[in-house]
Formats: sequence, C-alpha cells, structure tokens
Amino acid sequence: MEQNDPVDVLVIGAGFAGIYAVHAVREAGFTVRCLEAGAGVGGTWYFNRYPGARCDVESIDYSYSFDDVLQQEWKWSERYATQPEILAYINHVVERFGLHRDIRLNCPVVAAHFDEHVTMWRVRAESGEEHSARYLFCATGSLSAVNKPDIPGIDRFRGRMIHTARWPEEGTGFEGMRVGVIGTGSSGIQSIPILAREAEHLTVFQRTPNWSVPAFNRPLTEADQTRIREEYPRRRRVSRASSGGSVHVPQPKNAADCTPSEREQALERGWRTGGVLFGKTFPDQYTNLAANGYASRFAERKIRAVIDDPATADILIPKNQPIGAKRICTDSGYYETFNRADVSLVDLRAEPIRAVTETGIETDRSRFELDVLVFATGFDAMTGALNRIDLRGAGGRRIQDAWQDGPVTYLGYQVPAFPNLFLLNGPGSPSVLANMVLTSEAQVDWLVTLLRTARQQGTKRIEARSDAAEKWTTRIDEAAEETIFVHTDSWYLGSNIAGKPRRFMMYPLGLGNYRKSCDEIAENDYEGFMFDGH
Ligand code: N01
Repeated sequence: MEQNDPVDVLVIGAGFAGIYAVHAVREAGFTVRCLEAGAGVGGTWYFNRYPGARCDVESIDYSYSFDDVLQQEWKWSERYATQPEILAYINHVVERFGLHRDIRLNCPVVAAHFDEHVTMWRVRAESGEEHSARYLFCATGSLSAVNKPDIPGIDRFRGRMIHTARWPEEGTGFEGMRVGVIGTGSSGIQSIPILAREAEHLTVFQRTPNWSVPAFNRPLTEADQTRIREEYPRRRRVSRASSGGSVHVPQPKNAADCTPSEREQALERGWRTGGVLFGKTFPDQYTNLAANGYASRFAERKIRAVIDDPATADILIPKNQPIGAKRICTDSGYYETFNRADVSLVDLRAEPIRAVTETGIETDRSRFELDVLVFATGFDAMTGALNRIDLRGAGGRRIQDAWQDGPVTYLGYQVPAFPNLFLLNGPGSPSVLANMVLTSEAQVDWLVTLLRTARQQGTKRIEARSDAAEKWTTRIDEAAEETIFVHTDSWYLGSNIAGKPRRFMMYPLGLGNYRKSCDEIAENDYEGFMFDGH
C-alpha cells in the first residue's frame, strides 16, 4: 500500500487506546494507519516525563489484558509503575505486535473534514500531508491539550519555563537553581518532592489545595509476581465488570451505618490501601456528602500529623472540597516536603500573582526571584484535544459549534452530524474515572464489532441520532448531579478553563455499567445509531 492510500480506519493518537485500536482493527481485517503527534508512541506516557511521574493505578491493572501471553510475561517492578517503565512497556507492546509499520510519528493532525460525496474523512497533518479513511478514530487523549496559564508578563521571563506535560526528553537538572512551581494537582504533587531535592530552593505557588493520599508504593517481589500471574484471569474478569476497572471493593456498609470504630478501621484500611482508592472506602462516599465528610476529616488528621507547621497545614488542607470531588492525588512524601527549610509555600488565595517578571514572580505582597518556572497547570481536559483540531462533520459542522454548550455524545463514541467519527475515552465515556487501559480495550472491541457488522451489511455510513445523544448526555448530567463531583470546581467540569461550558464530562456510573449499556444497545440492533441514514 502507498503510504497515503486511503485506509479503512485512521487513528489519531498512539497512546494506550490508539495502539490497541491499531492492533484490533488490523486483526479484524481492516486497513489502518495511526498518526501520532509525538516523536515516540505512548501519548500521556510519552509527554509527561516530569520527575516523579508515575501512574496512580496499580501497574498490574494498568496494562493490556487482550493477550494473555503478554500479561503473563511482562514483569512490573513496582506496585505503581514509573513513567519510564510504562513507556518501556508501551514500546514493547508496539514492537511485539509489529504495530510500528502502521504508526506514523511526528505527525500532529490539524484538520479532519468529512467528505459527504464519498463518505470519507479527509485528514491533514501539520506538515501538509493528507490522509483519507472511511472511519476516523480519535484517540487523542483525555488529558493531552496542555493548559498554560495566561499570566500577565509571562513572555518576559528570562529563565527557563517548562510545563510538566512537555518535560524535555533529556531531563533537566536543577541543582543550584531557584525553582518555582505553579499548580498543585497530581502533576505538581508528584514532582514537588523530587524538585525540592534537586533545587537549591523550591517555591510552590498554590491557588487551590488538593487532597493527596500516600501511594504506599513498594517493589513487587517474586512471590507477588507468581500470585499476580495466577490471579490474572479472575482479576481481569472482575475488573471489567467493576466500577473503576480494578478488583477493589469498598467495605460493605455505608458510612452512617458503621459504628465509630468500624468507620475508623475502614478509613485506616482505606488510607493504607493508598491513593485514589481511599475515595472508595465507603460505598456511598461519592454520593453522600455526610459519608464523604468522615473521610475528609480523617484525611485532614492524617495530613496534619505529618506537617510540622500548623499554619502551613492550614494552607495545604482543602476546605469545602469533598475528598474525591477533584481527582485524589497520589503522592510519595508530598506534605513532608513542606517541612524542609529550602521549600516555601505561597498561598495565592492570600496573595494572588500580579505578574511574571523578567526574573521571577510578583504577587500582591512579595517578589520571588527564580531561575526556572514549572507549570503544573494541567490540561484543557476531555474536549481540548478535539477542539484544537479543525474537525468538521456533515455539512461542514464544526465540533466547537456542536459542543458550544458542552460536549454531547452517544455512548461517548459519536457526535451527531459527525458520521463515521468515533471517539476513544471521549466525553460521555468512563474515561479517567475508570482504569483507562481496560476501558480503551472495551471501547475498541465494541467498535470493531460495530465495524464488522457494518461491513457484513454493506453499510458505509454510521451516525448517532441526535435524540439518542441528547438522552445519553442527560443521563450523565443527572447521574453526576447525584455525586460529589458537582460540588467543587475541577477540570472534570471544565471549570479550570476560562469560558468553557460547565458540564460533567465523564460517564460516572462505572465501567461495568457502561459496558452493559453498550452491549445492550448493540444487541438491540445498534439502537440510536443510523446506518446509511436509517
Ligand atoms: O492538573 P490539575 P494536573 N495560577 O488541573 C493550578 C491526571 N494525572 O496536571 O485548582 C495558579 O489537576 C490549579 O489551580 P486551581 C489526573 O487525572 C494523573 O496536576 O485551578 N495556579 C491546579 O492546582 C489529574 O487530575 C497522574 O486553583 C494555576 C493545577 O494548576 C489530571 O491528570 C499524574 C493556574 C492544575 O492541576 C490533571 O493533573 C498527573 C494559574 N493561572 C496527572 N492555572 C497520576 O497518575 C492552573 N493552576 C498520578
């Protein structure tokens, strides 16, 4: 095949989802090509190479399950894998299944237009090269469109500026330097302890505190490896049917039904489990503010216990923020870092940043001289990567217009009026709320079955009905209203990006329920989808 011959499926993005899509689509006998913006595969795990980057889902769960030999052979070295180890794993998978030949690197997509006359997507890369495909899969990442804040004077800074999600491949080396970090989400909280050890002085600029739970990371022993290998079939089965894509089960009683000592014991166990799973100590912790209050107060006590200065603890502990309403951060020594003499914390609520100057940062009260400014300021999540492409469906409809009141999708896969376009981990899917590797596999498998059905029927055009997409999106809005997620501003709701419509963007009812809904729709003759306009 000539490189730019039309293909059946064009995949944008070679992260976990895109890579599996290339494999599965190819196995099903379709021609496929993947365009990746980065110089290497891995998506999130290629770009986010800041010091301390590691996954907050256990490595044995955060890995592909589609090939038993692969999962039996690969050995994770730690409970939570580092970014380099995950990237090595992704490269291994790509090599093992010969996927390189269908992946083109350094190929950021700038435009994708649906050509109604021939029922094809026409896709243009930044270099000007063009590709066409019957189906377009956007595996562009939930957290890939970098948010660099628009602070007055930012371009005047003469030192070095780095965003955590664009960390240089050659690393940094901040010995002897005065480093400032803006942002205390997961990226900030993971990198701050390590930057503190490297820099001569570290200044952390915090606008909103976040809840963070220690990872309790540890190496995996040979005995762990044996147990994991034996456990895998059951582990995967249970995970796929679960809410978060893991084998975690909350303690059986709701928080209010526990005695005080049962509650305390459950919280202690939850805390020791580590990281995000503390958010699921009680079955009602995500839906009941009072239940959540027990967990928040417990976390506050734990955090206060490791911070020497009570005034610093006051700044670092979230207020009026149910634990888990923003993604819980998973750290290794974050709060303890503020006990160091060479680390300062600046509370931007008390003294907002006025400007970036040539030599540092000026707040309402002070000036901070810096050699390096690190932006751990997150992403335009869920919709950002798609909105940054000139993406046009039938009749030239722009994705930005279709989503001007917030994203609307059917099952997270399709946007009405964008025929043959399929999103992976898009708005309306479980995405970041569940194990993204298992979710990606489930989504790709479902889509491959859909494409096979279309092939058998001779269908060329698949499109979600608008009423079906509206209904799906309303269902998500209503389910989110029942959760703590809507009680705090966060990127989940788009509220970290100025002007972004406020809508909870993920399917909040869990991976198991999501898969069930998608399967029922498939069994029901793909209700809600139009095949060739019917
Ligand atoms: O980004 P964030 P992140 N002035 O949006 C601050 C996943 N992830 O990259 O809250 C000052 O959470 C902002 O402050 P505020 C994970 O799902 C996973 O850290 O807007 N501050 C906030 O503190 C995570 O949730 C892992 O007031 C400004 C911070 O920047 C998601 O990615 C690791 C500012 C941004 O926090 C995003 O995490 C890393 C400004 N102008 C990421 N603008 C793991 O698996 C923004 N901020 C462990």
